[in-house]
Amino acid sequence: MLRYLTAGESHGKALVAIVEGIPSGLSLCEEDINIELKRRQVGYGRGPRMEIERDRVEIISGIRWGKTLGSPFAIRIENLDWKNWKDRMSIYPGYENKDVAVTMPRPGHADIAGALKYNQKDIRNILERASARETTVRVAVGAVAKVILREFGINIHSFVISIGGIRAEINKRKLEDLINAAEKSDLRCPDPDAEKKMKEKIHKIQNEGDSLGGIFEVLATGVPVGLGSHVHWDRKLDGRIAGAIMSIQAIKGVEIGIGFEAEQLPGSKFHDQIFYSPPENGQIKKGGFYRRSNNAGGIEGGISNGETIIVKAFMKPISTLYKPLNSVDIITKEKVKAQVERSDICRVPSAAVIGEAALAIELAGSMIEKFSGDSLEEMKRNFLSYLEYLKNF
Ligand code: EPS
Repeated sequence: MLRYLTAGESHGKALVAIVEGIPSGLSLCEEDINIELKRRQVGYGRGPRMEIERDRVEIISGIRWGKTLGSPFAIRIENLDWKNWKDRMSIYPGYENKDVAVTMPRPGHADIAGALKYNQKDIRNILERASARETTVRVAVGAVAKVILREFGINIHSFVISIGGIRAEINKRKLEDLINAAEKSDLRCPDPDAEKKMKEKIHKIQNEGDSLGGIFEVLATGVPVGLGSHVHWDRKLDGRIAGAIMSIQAIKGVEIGIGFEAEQLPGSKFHDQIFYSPPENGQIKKGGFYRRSNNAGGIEGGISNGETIIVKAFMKPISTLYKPLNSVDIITKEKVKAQVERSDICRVPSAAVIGEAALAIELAGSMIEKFSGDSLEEMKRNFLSYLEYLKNF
């Protein structure tokens, strides 16, 4: 079982995570994590905060001489902006200041529901933790999950499909081509024409004091058949993945495979017909059975079927608007305009990288469950014997 907790406020001293259940014997270094942190930070449409932060991880425990120990893995990422917030975010009493309290909730944010739930008269006590800054440390955990997955030939990728209603042309293009193009794009968009229009739209919407959302896709290649299970609701792989992706800040919809696009298709066109060829040429992870389409997105009955896992997610537009919407002051109860906090205009590209982390964590957890590894060696032994079994099925 792979589990983790994160802690940290957006403008607090640091973000931390403890990850439990990483097998021993895994080669891991801070750079494996820093690469992913950097990917999360880039993206046209981010706010000025990203000019302050240079996210880098410090590994505190769970590793010795470059290899994991199987013990809890603790990490820390400093918030460089904290130096500007020391008083407002002090952990000590004596700094209370009604003049800096946030009292005008933003529609769409956790502000009002959180203030009511936790009995807070300063919305900062909610927004600091609701902030997507928390995803920094989730991406760090995801980076570790990716290292585990790569040991078994599983790779995770993502790209942006649409921003503000502008769609990238991705049909009939090879996956490798889409991935390479996305990695070079400021918006993680594999279609340069769409990217140009998206940038123009982000720029326009920024001038109007508004914000934009969009859709991204996350994929996992090389996943073996048999992760997750059909036997219980909480063991279904698609349920776990959807939950993890939905828990990312501002995500409002998740689809597996072709998803809602298939609403008009009859079963005969929707389902992926089954073929067989002797298990060579990469078929070994599916025992020689394969499909020529992948509308199911690599999961059937809550179990991976050996095809690429495909997840799409919709991110709503950022809820902090520079031209704010109507709201009500939580103290005076008067009609006001919502709080304007420094924020991003569009962060769909960074959400795609966070989506990769969420998918990686769920898949690494499922691999650890299936191949029950206290050590990487044990996991690999079990994995190889499973492949042998699939070959002879
Ligand atoms: C966020 C608001 C902005 C974003 C932040 C998420 O931060 P600030 O209030 O400091 O300008 O930049 O995202 C990050 C800091 C990050 O690392 O992703 C919010 O309110 O959710």
